[in-house]
Amino acid sequence: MKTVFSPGQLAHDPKHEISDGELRPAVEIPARAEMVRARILETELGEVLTPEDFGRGPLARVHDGDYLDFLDSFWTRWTNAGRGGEAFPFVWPVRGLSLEPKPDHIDGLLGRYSFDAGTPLGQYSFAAARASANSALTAARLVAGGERSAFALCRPPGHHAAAGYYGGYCFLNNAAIAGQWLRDAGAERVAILDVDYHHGNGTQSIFYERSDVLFLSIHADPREEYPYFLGHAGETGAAAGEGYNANYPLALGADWETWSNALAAAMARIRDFAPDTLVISLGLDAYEKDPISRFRLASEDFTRMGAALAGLGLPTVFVMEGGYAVEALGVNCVNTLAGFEGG
Ligand code: FKS
Ligand code: ZN
Repeated sequence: MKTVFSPGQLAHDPKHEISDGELRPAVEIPARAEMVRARILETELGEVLTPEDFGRGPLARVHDGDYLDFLDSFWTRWTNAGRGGEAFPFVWPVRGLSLEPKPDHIDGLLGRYSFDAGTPLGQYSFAAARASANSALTAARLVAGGERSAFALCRPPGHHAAAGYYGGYCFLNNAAIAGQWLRDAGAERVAILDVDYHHGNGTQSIFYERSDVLFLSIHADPREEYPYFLGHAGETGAAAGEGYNANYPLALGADWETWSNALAAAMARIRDFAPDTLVISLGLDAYEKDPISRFRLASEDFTRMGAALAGLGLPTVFVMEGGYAVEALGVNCVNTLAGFEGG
């Protein structure tokens, strides 16, 4: 299986994040991608290609123009305000507060275009996020061109980013951008299965009213875990999209037995939908030793996951999301991809 990765993705190099109520060392760091790339080369999974630049077009098919403009102008505005280094929002337009008129001040804009304070935004974040999206797009193009599968080694990740806001370490929704590009390239139906430990709220919200893209997510119950405000079992889609969204929230502590039951249910839904192409939001944080997560998948379970997914017999684009046990990240990632190839 070919991998797509750009060194430009490493330019987003955050030092801190706000989590567990305080300023802590950042966990979504360049070393994550380096670790996965090293394991791919070591196991000779396949070639590692540099992505092509798809420009703004495919990003704007998923994200709002004013949001992309905000990301583009952020650093200039931030430095013009006398700031430097990583930015964190601290005020949001919740409930009765107004999205319009948009603030002029960068502190207002940061809240206007985000949903959490846990995502450091720096000078090179948008450039790295664009490189990450280009990796997803290039992998999608490989699969549209006839490859059985391809792996986009994305980071920054994407599944928490919505059409008009960032959060959860995500700026551009790589899986949604790839899925929409596949639709535009001729796929009639696309399924996106999100196996990250955290619910893919951004992807869900982007496709919630659509019946051409089925979104499914297996994740920690949002009553107990980030992102808290989306990902419940009762969210099944709306309008034309009613019935085309499926959440499988699991209790903290879920092991392979519990997890694989949810996978079987999700796979049955995917078979019924009969998509032309499958996109996997490949989070590796369901791992038992992940420092911020509380599922109990072992390294071998990722091989099983990959093999099970191959059973769908669909052209498949893997898009990396989370996973923070840096030492094991490469092994768990390549286990999934090799499991798919062997399955
Ligand atoms: C730990 C609090 C952590 C933020 C969690 C963000 C998860 C991001 C991710 C992604 F794939 F997007 F990277 N709060 N107590 O793993 O879903
Ligand atoms: Zn995650």
